[in-house]
Amino acid sequence: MTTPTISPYVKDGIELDQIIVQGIRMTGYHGVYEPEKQTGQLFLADVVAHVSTRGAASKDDLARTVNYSDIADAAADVLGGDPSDLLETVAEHIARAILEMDGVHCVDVVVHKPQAPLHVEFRDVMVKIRRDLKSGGLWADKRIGSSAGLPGDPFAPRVQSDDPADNPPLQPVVAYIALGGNIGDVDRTFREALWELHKIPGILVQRVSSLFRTRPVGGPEQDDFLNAVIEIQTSLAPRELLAACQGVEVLHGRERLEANGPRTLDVDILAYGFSTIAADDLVIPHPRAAERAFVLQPWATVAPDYSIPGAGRVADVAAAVGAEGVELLEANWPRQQAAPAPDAAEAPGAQE
Ligand code: PH2
Ligand code: MG
Ligand code: MG
Repeated sequence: MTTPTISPYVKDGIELDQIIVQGIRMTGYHGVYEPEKQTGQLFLADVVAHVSTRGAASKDDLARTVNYSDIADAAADVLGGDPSDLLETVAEHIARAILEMDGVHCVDVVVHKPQAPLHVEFRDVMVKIRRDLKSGGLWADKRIGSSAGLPGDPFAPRVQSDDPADNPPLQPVVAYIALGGNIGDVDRTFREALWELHKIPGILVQRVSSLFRTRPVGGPEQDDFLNAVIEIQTSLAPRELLAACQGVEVLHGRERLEANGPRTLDVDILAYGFSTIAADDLVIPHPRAAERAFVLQPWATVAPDYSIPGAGRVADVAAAVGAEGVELLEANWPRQQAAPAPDAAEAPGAQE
């Protein structure tokens, strides 16, 4: 049983590593013909998960990679699971299961059916597919706290909603996200949040601003904040992106007790392409972004030329608002470690 060669998968100019499990075998009941569904036959799968293994290797830590045993189990579950007519469907289901695993950017799946009922002698029949987080409509399918929900048929195209905040873009859009916080090890929280956002299919973190220490604006007397801004590419609908941001806040124990109060992590959508949205739960661009030095100064380090709808170039607005109360902490963040973050323990409003 030979496996076709697997070409490398390149993400952001870097060739990813591959975790390969070959010859996963199960009796399955897939096929167009009734006897195939009754008797079953041998199916095999080869799976290549394209991931970065450097972090796991440097810490020798299984939790930072994909367990090949989980890959094998997921593929075996599909091979031996609910019958599909087509090998294409079997391969698609395996690809989906693997892509849902943390850290997997792309997957190659080969499904073999060496006992397929053909009229001639043959060695093997296979279907080979590659799916990455962007292709095949898969890259927006796994969503944190999705308000839109998945359609019953996972491959069905999504229906356009009347509310633009619920419609995914036709092409991935560039969006800007603000990070803020002043409770706990905020630098570390931000690093984790970057990775948590990046892992969400439908979000690619592309660029990260410098890290700033900022005096609190509004709210009670409280510790200084750390603030940063990130540039992402997303195929999520605006409201899905909001749910994803809030999901990451929840992961870090965010509580909404008091407006503008202290928080472990605040993740706000600043801008979404050049769209403007004014819904009860979501206003884009962020209504106070163009007034806040703690947003504009980091933003100007990542996207000085981006033009905020209704406000103008980030660098121009940043210069006009000034930098009072905002101090550059780490120009090369997150490559360098920041100084110890401020410590303290409240606030309502979805985007606050
Ligand atoms: N966020 C707020 C209110 N005040 N002040 C600073 N310095 N940084 C913030 O991120 C911040 C704030 C509401 O989200
Ligand atoms: Mg917020
Ligand atoms: Mg906020």
